[in-house]
Amino acid sequence: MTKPVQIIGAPVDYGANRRGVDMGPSAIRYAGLAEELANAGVTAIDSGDLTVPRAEERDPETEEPREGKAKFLRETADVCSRLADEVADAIDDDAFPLVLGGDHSIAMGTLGGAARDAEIGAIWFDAHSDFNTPKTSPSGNVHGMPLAGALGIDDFADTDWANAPGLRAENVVLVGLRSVDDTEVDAIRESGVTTYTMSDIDEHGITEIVEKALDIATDGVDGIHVSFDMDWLDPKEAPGVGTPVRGGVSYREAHSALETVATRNEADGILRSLEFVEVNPILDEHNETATLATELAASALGKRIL
Ligand code: B3U
Ligand code: MN
Ligand code: MN
Repeated sequence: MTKPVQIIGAPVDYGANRRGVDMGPSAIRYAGLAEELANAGVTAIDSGDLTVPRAEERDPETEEPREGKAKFLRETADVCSRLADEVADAIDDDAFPLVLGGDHSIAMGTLGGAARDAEIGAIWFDAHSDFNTPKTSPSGNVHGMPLAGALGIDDFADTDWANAPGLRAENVVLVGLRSVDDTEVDAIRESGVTTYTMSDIDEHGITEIVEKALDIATDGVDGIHVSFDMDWLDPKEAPGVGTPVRGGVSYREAHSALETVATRNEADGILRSLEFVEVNPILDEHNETATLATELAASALGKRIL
């Protein structure tokens, strides 16, 4: 990464079913993010964390006139609006935003900022498809909704904080899916996004799938966002996540995926923003999931062994 990287922490757990993911940014910094990036030859500026009121101070029931269920939707809207501004400002300053979650609901802020005045694609590394809406969500947890939100599906169409019109569905690729709710299937099919499941990775290998994802995401856009949910990895590698799903990618596959992204970015400078989400230090073992996030960030930003 030739640009200076601007680290932005979003200590949010409004959208998750398990508490504790708000401590993710601290855990990732404590695990040595600055040093990892420095060793990778990346210049990083840490702009600290967004101010996020504690969930205990708030009422989870939204007052928004929406059908269905979405806990802490007002609070999520507020944080995402502010995060979008920070991300957009970083890009305006010719820095590269690296956002640390927090639960995955924050992606609506990151994408909103990255897609401001730009047409973008996105690669979504995640066990889940995050395509629910307040109407369809079985849980009411907004971390299961950010892709639907950013693509303006259903009720999200009229929001200015979630819907990112510059994000083009035909340039969105979900990689490594293994947990999709029945309620998400129709919306995924109708949206025009591309999906690769874990079976596709089994069959074709991680490099081929990520190369294909990059071809699709980068086609005709100004840049791409990479959203990395730590539950994409197998829970053996990343135990510190709120919604682990067996059968995820290995340690090496995760690095390889992001090395492939870095190599493409070195060639065409297409990477516009990056985020790591869903690190839950309370559920982690000796901060290993946070440590893994620091290593993966270095891989995505161009770390080379030789
Ligand atoms: N699809 C489920 C579960 C889930 C989505 N994202 C996470 N979990 N991390 C839901 O609640 O929408
Ligand atoms: Mn997710
Ligand atoms: Mn997930």
